[in-house]
Order: sequence, then C-alpha cells, then structure tokens
Amino acid sequence: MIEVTNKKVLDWVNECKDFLKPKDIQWIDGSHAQLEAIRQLAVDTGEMVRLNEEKLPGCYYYKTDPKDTARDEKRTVIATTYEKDAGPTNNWVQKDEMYARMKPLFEGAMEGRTMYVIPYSMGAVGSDFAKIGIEITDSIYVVLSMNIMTRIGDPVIAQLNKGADFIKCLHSKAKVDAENKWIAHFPEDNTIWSINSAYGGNVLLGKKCFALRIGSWLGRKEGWLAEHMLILCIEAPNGVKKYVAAAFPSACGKTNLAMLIPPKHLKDAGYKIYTIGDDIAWLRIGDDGRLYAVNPENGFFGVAPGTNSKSNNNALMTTKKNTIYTNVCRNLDDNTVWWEGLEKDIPAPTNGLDWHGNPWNGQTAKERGAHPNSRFTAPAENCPSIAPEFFTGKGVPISAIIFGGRRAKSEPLICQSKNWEHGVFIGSKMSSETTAAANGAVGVVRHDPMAMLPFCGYHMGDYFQHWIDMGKKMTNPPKIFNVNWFRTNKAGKFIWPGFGDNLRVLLWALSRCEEPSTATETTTETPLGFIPTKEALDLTDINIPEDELNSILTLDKEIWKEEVAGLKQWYDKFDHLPDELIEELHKLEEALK
Ligand code: OXD
Ligand code: MN
Repeated sequence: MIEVTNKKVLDWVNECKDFLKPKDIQWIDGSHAQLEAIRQLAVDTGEMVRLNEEKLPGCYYYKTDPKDTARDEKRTVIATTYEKDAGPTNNWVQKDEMYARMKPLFEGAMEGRTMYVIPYSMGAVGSDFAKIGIEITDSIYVVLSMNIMTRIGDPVIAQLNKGADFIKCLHSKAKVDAENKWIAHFPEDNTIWSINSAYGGNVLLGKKCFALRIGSWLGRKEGWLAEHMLILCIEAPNGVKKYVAAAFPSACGKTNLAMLIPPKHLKDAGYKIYTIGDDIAWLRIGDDGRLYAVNPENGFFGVAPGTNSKSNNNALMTTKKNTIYTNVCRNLDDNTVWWEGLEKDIPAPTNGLDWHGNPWNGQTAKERGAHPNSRFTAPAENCPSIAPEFFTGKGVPISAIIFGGRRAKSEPLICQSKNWEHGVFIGSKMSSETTAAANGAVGVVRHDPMAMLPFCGYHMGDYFQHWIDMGKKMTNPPKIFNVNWFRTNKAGKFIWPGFGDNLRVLLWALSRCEEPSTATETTTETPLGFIPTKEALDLTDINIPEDELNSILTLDKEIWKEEVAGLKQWYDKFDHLPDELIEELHKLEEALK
C-alpha cells in the first residue's frame, strides 16, 4: 500500500479511532490479495456465504436484519446550521444537535472490531468530474461492496497525497439497532455519519449520501448538477451516437431502461444501446454550451426480483460473477440464488432458505422467497452493454433529459416540454406510486420532483432555481420530456409493453432533438406539452387496442384538473419557489379551463 501523507486524512482517521476504539485499523489499498483475505474472513465469520464457484464465480450471499432491508427516509437527516438550508422536504436537525445525538452512539462502537478505512473515488480516478471520499466502517460487507460500487485503494491515496479534498464518511453497524439508526449528512462540513444500519442504501456512503445528497449541495455551490439519473447511449444505424439521461423514482425500471435490448426489428435495422449509468449522473456544462454527464459509480446496486432474461438480460448477465446478493432466496441444492420473477422455467427451490434464512420451498404462497427490495451489487464492467465512454469518465453530451414516474392513470406515455423552464416545471411536478425501495407503504402517490425527493441535500425551492439558472448558462441545453410506462387499462393491466419497446419512445424523443425536428407534423400540442400522435411512433409488431393507445397519447383534462389541485398543495409546502414555476403552474391551470 502507498503510504498516506495527507495530514488532513491522517488527523481525521486518528480522531475517529480515538472515539470508535477499534481493536485495529486496516487501510484498504484495493489489492487482490487484501480483498481475497477479507472475503475469506467474511466466509469464516459467517457474515457472507460463498456461492457455487462454477455457476456464480466470485459471488457471495449476504443477509441483513429483517428490520433493515431498505433505505430509511425517516431516519435520514440533513443537518445544517439553519433549517432554511435543508428546506421543507428533508428531515432537518440542527447540526450541533445531530453531532451531539450521534457521538455517544459512535463512542466505543468498534470495540473488539477492525476499523476499515476505504479511500474511494466517485468518477474515474483523477478525471475532471471525479471527487474523493473516505469511508470508515466496521463492516466487511461495506468494504467489499464499496470495492464494486466505487474505485478504491492506492490510486485514490495517490490523489489524496497530491492534496485532493475528500468527503468524510463514517459508518458503524454498531448494534444494528433500528431505534438508534441514523443516516446524517452535514453538507457544511463535507461529512456523512451513518450508524446502526447494514443495508446498502444506508451504508454504502458513496452512493445516495455522497453522490446525491452531498453532491447536490456541492453542485449548487460549484455550478453543476448531481441527479438521480441513468445515462444511456443510442447508436443509430448510421453510427451516430446520442445520449439520454433519465430520472425515475426508485424501482421504476431505471436499470432496465439503462440496459435495454432493442426490439427485433430495430436491432435488425442496426440500432444499438450502450449503458453508461443506471442510477446517478453528475452533469456539467461543457465549453460548447451543452450538458455533459458521467456516471460517478463503478457498479450497479439493482433490485433483484423481476430481473430475468426477458426483462433485463444484460443485468442478469452482469450478476453472474463477482457479485454480492443481499436478501435474496438461497437454493441449497446447488448453492445458488433465486428470486421471484427470475425465470418462468426456473421454479422456486424445493430446498431453499427464504430471505429471513428460514427453510423455504416455494409452497407457502403467502411468503416470499426473496425480499421485494433484495439486491445485487455487481461490477459495471461485467455488463454486456457497458459503453466504452463509461471507463473514460470524460462525460457524454446529453441530447434529451427524460423524467418519469409510475402513474396508473394521469401521465401520457410521453410528453415533450415547451422549453427548459417548462421542462423544469415538468420535473418539479413529478409524482409516482411508492415502491419497496424505501420503508413505508407501497403504491401511495407521492410527489417526487426529478426523482430527487429523498436525495436532494438542500432546499428544493433552491434546487429548482439552480436548475433554471443552469438552463440560462447553456447555449444548447438538452430537450426535456416526461414519460410513463405504467398506465393501466380497465382490467388493471399495463397498456404499454415497456422494457425493450421503450426504445420506440426514446427514438421519438431523439427525433424531437434534431434541428429541425423530424417529427413536428405528427405531434399534438397540449397544455402539458407536445404528445406524439400514434403515427409518429414506431409501432411495428405492437398490438395495443386502439382506445387504449389513444388513452396513453392524450391528456385527460378532468384528471389533470385534479393533478393541478394536488400540485398546488404540493407547491404550498415551499416558502419560496422560482417565479418561473409558479407562472407555469398558472399557465397550465388556465389552459385546462
Ligand atoms: C436505489 C434507490 O437503490 O433509488 O437506487 O433506492
Ligand atoms: Mn436509485
């Protein structure tokens, strides 16, 4: 390992050691030998199970406490000096009070344990977009997962030794005590403290905590955007590559869209899809006035249930080696894993263990084998559709930004905003039916602007203003769209086939980004923006009853009057919002009359 010479780093690690009181300290250099030894320790102590070496080489199984299986938004805190900086959508605690609440919980929390120090980079090490974090943890699961999700070890230490700044990330699983679980962000101090959880979203501090909550705060200060967005590349048959960034709330198919496989006729025509990111994008304005994006992560932390060769074969293939599976069902016959929706022809194991670790054979219809939010943590480099641009960390120019949610009735299949400000309005009004990715009721509609409600590290009124200001600085901003793959018919079945067929919708969006647009004449202008007519969409080989197709390509004014009423209530939460958004809301209300 390279010797650490950055004094700020050494001082902080010493300070943590003094109150955590670990039995020893291990710096993570990221070497193969070191990681292999840690894996062996995880197996020896029972923290992880090594899976079938032939079928799933390098793969491990990990299980969390049943009360600790999802992000815990109620226990996620933005701790600033003044409440106004956290805004009405975050749990705010005065920062000194939060330190005082958590310090006693951390006191001696690592007694008898090893304290691991993980230097990591979000973004390709040393690239223009990259930022560094150091995570201190007592969890082997965190060490091994951070190795997948970020770039760790010596190359990062080399950057720190050159004087690079870093985010101080402290985690202890402590007693995994749900009553004393806290995930606290101190953006004024570049600090994150997480205690009493062992679930990925709460403890892999590079992801939601740094790359989004602290990232969004830094982005506002420094003039860039940290967003809950996938990034994908669409290569046309003529070889031209276009890039799309898309924001959806958790468990709305982001990973599937990022890795989509084109429908047969488009594949035969020569369309190709490459994946750059599935969850987070950092976006900066380039010298040419366009918006450029990187994926700061190095792996995928995807929802396992429902992942199969039809829904997302690329994700399935990605998980076949060097992957950690959390809270899935184990198949004891061949030491592999299983989850609901894995494959029609792969039945539930007759000799299995459910996500609680209890014997399970798929016969107890009421119980699930895998937790609905069970996950795979898999290296991005495994992904068959990974883009070469992912590795350079250089940033790709974004043509279209797509917002989307899970709405059974209101939002049309796709709608293009009128301009950047209107697009920001479209993002600010996003709402979705909740899923299992966070604790709480599933299927309840909640406003989730830009899919950032749980992840924006500051006042959302200021966040919208930052978006408006970013638009003003771009001479060639991306066009903004809203999509909804989740409209249902009278029988409650999805109308749009989704998955690979979503490419048809993206292609329409990209045609709208051409100058001049190649699709204008087949578009309907509505109070919400531009919706394609059915002639404008490629519907080859798709069979949707005429009335259902019409219903997802029109705007139901009565439903939208109710949406506007809900939106007004939502906006009322904020003591300040950009004038541009109030104006757009007013215009929408008038147009619906
Ligand atoms: C995730 C989430 O895990 O959004 O990506 O919850
Ligand atoms: Mn996410």
